Amino acid sequence: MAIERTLSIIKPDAVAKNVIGQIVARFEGAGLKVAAAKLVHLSRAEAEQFYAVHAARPFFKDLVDFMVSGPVFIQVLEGEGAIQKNRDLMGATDPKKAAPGTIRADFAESIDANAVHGSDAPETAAVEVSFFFPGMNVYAR
Ligand code: YYY
Ligand code: MG
Repeated sequence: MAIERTLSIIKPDAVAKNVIGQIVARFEGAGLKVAAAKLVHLSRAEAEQFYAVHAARPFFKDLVDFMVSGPVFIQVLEGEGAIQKNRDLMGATDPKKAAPGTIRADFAESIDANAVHGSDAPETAAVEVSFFFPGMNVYAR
C-alpha cells in the first residue's frame, strides 16, 4: 500500500479536554508519523473556507462557530494507507455510532463536537494539507 499524507485536526473540544497527547498517541500507535503540526485558533474565514463543501448544509453555521470556539491542533499524518487508517482510528462522525475504541467513541460528546477531523480521500487530503501547510506536498518522498 502507498505511503500517503492526510490532514488531521484535533478539534476545540478535544484540545479543551487536554487530550492532544492521547489522540496523537493513537496515531503513532497505529504506525502513522507526524509530518507537520501546529496549534492555531482559526479565524471564521479560515473555518468557512476549510468547510466550504458543507456551506449549504443546515449545520454549517454551528460547525463554523464550533471550529472557531478555541484552538485546534492541526497535523499532517504520514504512513501506509494514512487516509483510511486515520478515518478508521477516528470512528463514525456521530460518536454514538462510532465503534468502541475509536477516538470519537472515547473522546467525543456529540456529532457537532466530535473531537477530530480527517481527510476522506486522496483529493481532499491534497487540498486540505496545502490549505494549512502551503507548499507541502501530499506525497511523501
Ligand atoms: O468527515 P466527518 O467529520 O466524519 O463528517 P462530515 O460529514 O464531513 O461532516 C463534517 C463535520 O460537520 C462533522 O465532523 C461534524 C459536522 N456535522 C454536524 O455537526 N452535523 C451533521 N449532521 C453532520 C456533520
Ligand atoms: Mg468530512
